[in-house]
Amino acid sequence: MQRFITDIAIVGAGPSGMMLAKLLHNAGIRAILIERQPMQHVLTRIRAGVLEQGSVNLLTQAGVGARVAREGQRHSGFMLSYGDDQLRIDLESLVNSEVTVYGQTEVTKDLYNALNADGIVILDHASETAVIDLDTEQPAITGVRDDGPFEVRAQFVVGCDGFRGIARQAIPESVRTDYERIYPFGWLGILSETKPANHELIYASHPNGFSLCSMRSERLSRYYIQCSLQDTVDEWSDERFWETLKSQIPQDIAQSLETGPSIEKSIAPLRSFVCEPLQYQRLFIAGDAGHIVPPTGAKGLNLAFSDIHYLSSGLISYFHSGDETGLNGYSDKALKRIWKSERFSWWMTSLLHKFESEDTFAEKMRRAEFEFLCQSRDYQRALAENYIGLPY
Ligand code: RFL
Ligand code: PHB
Repeated sequence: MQRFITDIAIVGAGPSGMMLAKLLHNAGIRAILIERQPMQHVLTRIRAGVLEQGSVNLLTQAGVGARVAREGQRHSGFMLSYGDDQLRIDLESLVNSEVTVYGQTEVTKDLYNALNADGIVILDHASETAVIDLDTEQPAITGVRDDGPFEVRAQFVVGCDGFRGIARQAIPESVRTDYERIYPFGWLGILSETKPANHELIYASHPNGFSLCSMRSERLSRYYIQCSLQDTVDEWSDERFWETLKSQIPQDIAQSLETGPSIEKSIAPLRSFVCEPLQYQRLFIAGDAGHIVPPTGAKGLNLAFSDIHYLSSGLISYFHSGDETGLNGYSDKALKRIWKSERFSWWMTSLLHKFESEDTFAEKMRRAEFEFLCQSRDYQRALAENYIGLPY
């Protein structure tokens, strides 16, 4: 058995876990990460694309903000469409702010390179991970790697292991409440080496379903269309994907859309989920391990980073001055922001998608809401304020 002793043991080396380890390391606090997948897999997973300014600031504060500052695309607005009717949400004039389009893969790479340079240990490709001894002063994470079993003992354990991780399950059901909504559809996403449909994102609502036109760079586009939960990737040829997308986005955009072979194609179900509380004894939960939002509001990664901001400052105060206030208040403070992002993501999802079971009245309500949004700057401002990210 390989034994490690550190200050903080972190389960999961996605963006939450790596950001936490980096911020702690900068403050002189030791951390070891335990990751189920080989890091190569983590580094190539295609996910989020939009960063709030708070997330860019956190990358900068962690000392890994150089590339996002150089290569991230600053967007001062985005488009909402309803059939052929279009409304531009002008983030700059509404709330005097912007968002940055920069792929989660790039965020992950930047963090991973920094962790490597700092010599922070990641025990990747670990199976049979478990959180043990939570009711003692020295909890631990155990697991098995190719070279045999290991144990990482620490003062605190942090679960950054995503929605399907094990950390949250270590909070007994008697103290934990899970809140969940599963939506009756998913998103089919593709990546293609084509020119983006528009210089800004387009969130397109259509009687047949929702579509999103996003991007990663001048020659790399990311598109999503609403799909059935029963659908499989094999049923969606590139031709079928492009045809459906073109029929659901405004016609002027569809006519000039550059199509091409997909280089990645995947289906993600949509879910809202919150676990309360985010702490149990010496275990803290952050990021997707504690909450999930549907991707419509581009909030998941950003919310993971605001959790890490609160948690890292609590841990740093504790280790530097013995002050437990930040740690004790972590769960309540993080949950306040989480619930507001949950509300916004649920609202964007409800406004833009087609719900199979809905009656004609619900469809009329969505249309009226879009029309009200078109005429009310105040309503647009509320949308913009949430989209750029609430303060923390
Ligand atoms: P992750 O990224 O899921 O990382 C968790 C890590 O834990 C590992 N793990 C374990 N390790 C050890 N032992 C175990 N038992 C383990 N179980 C799991 C996993 O292998 C993994 O490496 O969670 P984290 O770090 O909290 O980060 C959260 C974000 O990844 C997520 O919120 C976003 O990707 C959500 N999201 C978006 N967020 C945004 O802010 N803006 C967006 O534009 C955006 N678009 C999206 C998205 C998510 C999507 N999908 C695929 C769900 C678009 C999509 C399609
Ligand atoms: C993406 O580019 O992957 C993306 C952008 C905005 C969203 C969700 C995903 O709301």
